[in-house]
Amino acid sequence: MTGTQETIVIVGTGFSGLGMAIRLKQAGIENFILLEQAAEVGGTWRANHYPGAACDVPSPVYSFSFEPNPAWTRVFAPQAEILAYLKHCADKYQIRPHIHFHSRVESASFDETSGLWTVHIDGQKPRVCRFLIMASGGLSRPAYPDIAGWKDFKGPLFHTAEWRHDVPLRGQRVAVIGTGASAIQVVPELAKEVAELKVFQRTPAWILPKEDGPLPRRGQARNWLLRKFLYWQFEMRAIALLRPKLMRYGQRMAEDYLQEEVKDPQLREKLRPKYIMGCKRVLLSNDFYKTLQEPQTQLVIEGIERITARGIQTRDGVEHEVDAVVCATGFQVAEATAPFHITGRQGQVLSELWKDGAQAYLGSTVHGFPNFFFIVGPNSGLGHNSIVFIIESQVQYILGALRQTLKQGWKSVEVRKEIQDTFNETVQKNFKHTVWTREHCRSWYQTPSGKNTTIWPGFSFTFRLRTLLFNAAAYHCLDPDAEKEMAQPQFNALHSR
Ligand code: N01
Repeated sequence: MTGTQETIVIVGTGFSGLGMAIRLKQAGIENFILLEQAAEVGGTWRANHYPGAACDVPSPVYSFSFEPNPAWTRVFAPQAEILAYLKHCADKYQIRPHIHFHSRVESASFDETSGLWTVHIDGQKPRVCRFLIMASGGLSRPAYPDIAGWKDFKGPLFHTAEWRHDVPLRGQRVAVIGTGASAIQVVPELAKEVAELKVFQRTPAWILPKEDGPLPRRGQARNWLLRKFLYWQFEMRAIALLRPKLMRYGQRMAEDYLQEEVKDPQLREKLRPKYIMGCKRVLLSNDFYKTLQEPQTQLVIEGIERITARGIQTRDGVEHEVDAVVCATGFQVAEATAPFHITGRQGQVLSELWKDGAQAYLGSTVHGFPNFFFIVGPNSGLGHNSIVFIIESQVQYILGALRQTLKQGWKSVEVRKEIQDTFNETVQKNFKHTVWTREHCRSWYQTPSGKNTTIWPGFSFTFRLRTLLFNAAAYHCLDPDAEKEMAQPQFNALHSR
C-alpha cells in the first residue's frame, strides 16, 4: 500500500466536515485532513449561490452551538452570510491548514490485514488512513430531470446548484422547471429582471408565510435564549409529522394563506397540493404566490413532454419558446447510493449493498465497513428543524467512537449486523402512521420502491439522546494483534432500537 498516511480523513468541508474537524481539534486530535473537491469551504452553501438563495430555517438555530453568530442580519440568513459564517469557523478554529482543496475523492477501500483505508483522489497520490469520515452532504449531487431532448436545446440550460452567473438573463425569456425549496426562492428574484418567466410545476407544494425580518444584534444571553426558543418552536412541528391528524391545522393555515394571496380561483386550484402537508418539505415564502400573478410570469402545469431546440414542449402540444432553462429540480438523494465507490471488508461494495435503499446505524456507521463514519447518513435527515443539530449529534457520537478506539488501542470498530438490522426495522416501523406513509405521499426522501431512507422519523432531541454516547457494545471492536474481538459488556437492548 503506497500513499501518505493520516489518522483521519474527512471528506467535505460543509457544516459536517468543518464541525467534525473543529471538535477533533478541541479534543486534542490533530492528525487529520479534510479533502474538498472545490476551492473553498462551505459545501451546500458554497455551491448554491442562485439568486435568492437563503436558509429556510431561522439563522440562530442554523449555526454551531459552540459558535453562535451575532452577525446574522435577518431571521432567515441569505446564502452569502451562511457561507461567510462557515469561512469564519474554518479560520477561527484554524482548520484551513488541514484542508486539501481541489481534491475530489474517486474511491475508497478498506484493507483488512492492515486495518487501513486507502482513499483515491483524482490526479493525486492516494491517502491512507485509519478512520474515514464521510461529510460530503446529502444535497451535493444536482439531479437533472429525466426529460427527453436535453441536447437539442440551443440556449443555456443549468441547475440552481450550478448557477451560471455568466449567463445574462435580464430581458430574456426564462423557464424554471420545479416548484420546490430552491424554485420558490429563485423565481421571485428572476421575475424582477426577465422579460418572460414560465414556471413548470409538476406537484404543487404546501407554502406558509416566511416570518422573516431584520435580526437586531443582541448579547450572548439573549442569543442563547432565542436559539432555545426557536429550536423548541420548530421541534413542536414534529408532533404533526408523527401524528398526521394534527396536520389539518397546518394545512388550514396554508390554505388560508393561498386563499388570501391568490385571487384567481383557477390559479389557486393549480397551486393547491393534493397530498398531506409534511410529506415533502413545507416551504416558506412571502413572494412566490405574488410573483406568479405578475404579468411576465406564467405557471405551467401541463406536464413536460420534451425539451426542444427552442424551449419546452408540454403534453398538450404547446411549445413554450424560451432563451434559457433553469432546473430547480433538486438533488440525487434516496435514489443515489454512495457518493463514490466504497469497498469495505471482504470486498463489499457500499452501493451494491444499498441498491434497495441505504441503511446504517444511527445514520453514522455501516456493518461491513470498519472505522468508517457518515455524517447525515441514511435516515438522519430532518423535515422540521435545523440539520445542524443532527450534524452536531453525529459529530459527538463519532468523536466518542474515535476516542475510545484510540484509547483502547482497538484495531477497528464496526457496527454489529444484528444491531444495525434491528435499528433499521424500528426506524421503518416508526414511519407507520406518520405523514410520510400517507396516501399520495411520494418524495425524494424515498427510493423508487417507496422506502424512506432519508428522514429520521422522530424528534431531533430523541436522535440527540441516542447519539450522546458511543456504545461500544453495539460494535465489533478488534484487538490489534490477535484480531480477536475485545470482550464487551452486555449490550443494552434499548440501544438497538
Ligand atoms: O429540490 P426539490 P430543491 N419535471 O426536490 C420538480 C434543501 N434546500 O432543490 O415535487 C418537472 O425540493 C419537483 O417536482 P415533484 C431542502 O432540504 C434547503 O428545491 O417531484 N418537475 C419539485 O417541484 C430541500 O428539500 C434550503 O413532482 C420536476 C422540484 O423539481 C432540498 O434542498 C433551500 C422534475 C424539486 O424540488 C431540495 O430542494 C433550498 C421533472 N422531471 C433547498 N423533476 C434551505 O433554505 C423534479 N421536478 C435550507
